[in-house]
Amino acid sequence: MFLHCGKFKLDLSHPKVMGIVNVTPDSFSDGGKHLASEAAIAYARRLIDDGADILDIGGESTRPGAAPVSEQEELDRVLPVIEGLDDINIPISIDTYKPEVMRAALAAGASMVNDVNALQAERALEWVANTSAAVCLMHKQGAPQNMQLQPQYRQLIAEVSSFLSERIAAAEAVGISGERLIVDPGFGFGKTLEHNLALLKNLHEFALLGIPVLAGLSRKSMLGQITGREVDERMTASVVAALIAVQRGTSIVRVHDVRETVDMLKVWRAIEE
Ligand code: 7PJ
Repeated sequence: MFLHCGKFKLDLSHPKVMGIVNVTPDSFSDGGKHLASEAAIAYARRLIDDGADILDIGGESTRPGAAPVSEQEELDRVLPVIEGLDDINIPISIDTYKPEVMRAALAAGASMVNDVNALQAERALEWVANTSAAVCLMHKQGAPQNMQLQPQYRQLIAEVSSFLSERIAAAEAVGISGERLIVDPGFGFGKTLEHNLALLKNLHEFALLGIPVLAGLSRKSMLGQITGREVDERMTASVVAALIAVQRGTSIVRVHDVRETVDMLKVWRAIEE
């Protein structure tokens, strides 16, 4: 299976690693915007050296409880980073749900949209359809400000699956072909620990949609709940979670710890393929 993203064609016959680059003031130097983008560019280059296959660049935190950022602020954060990486030869994904940010990022050189809102914003579908970018369609319940309050499902797997299937149909209806699509059950987005564990255990069910699956488990609170560890001590748990995901047919793992995840995949592939 190949993923078409702009000028790139990613071979998904082996699982790929998406490295997370958060361009938020708290994640990088607080010595001004220019220093923050320089630091983010250097960090992104390190992830490429570590073996990242895709970079996911985001300017607004979508973590539970996070405050929204204005469109202009998000653009000011991500565009200099995308422009500063114009020489790299792996796809850049823009992590945003705002259509204007998608459009500007794709024009600046990104070739994938990672949208936790699955292109439900007005104009998002049409604007992406007019490009050759790939899109990750993610499931969530509620908005980041309130989604962890009391998530409820009658039939978790069926509900997430039918939402993703509806978004695939919506994307295909405006001309975004299946080769440009990825689906993601959205770990931690309106899910309790029990929901997250059921999703992970049954991740292979989403492969039945016929679209490559992406899983984002890295350092998430579900891993903190299981291990009792703080966010910066969840690397081992994250690598193991990524292994469980690829064992269940996931094509792309979205991670902070690229180097360690790449090592894990080498060991897995040595016996699995
Ligand atoms: C995800 C994401 C995820 C996709 C975030 C965090 C929260 N995008 N963006 N999937 N998570 N596609 O990394 O802890 O799971 S932000």
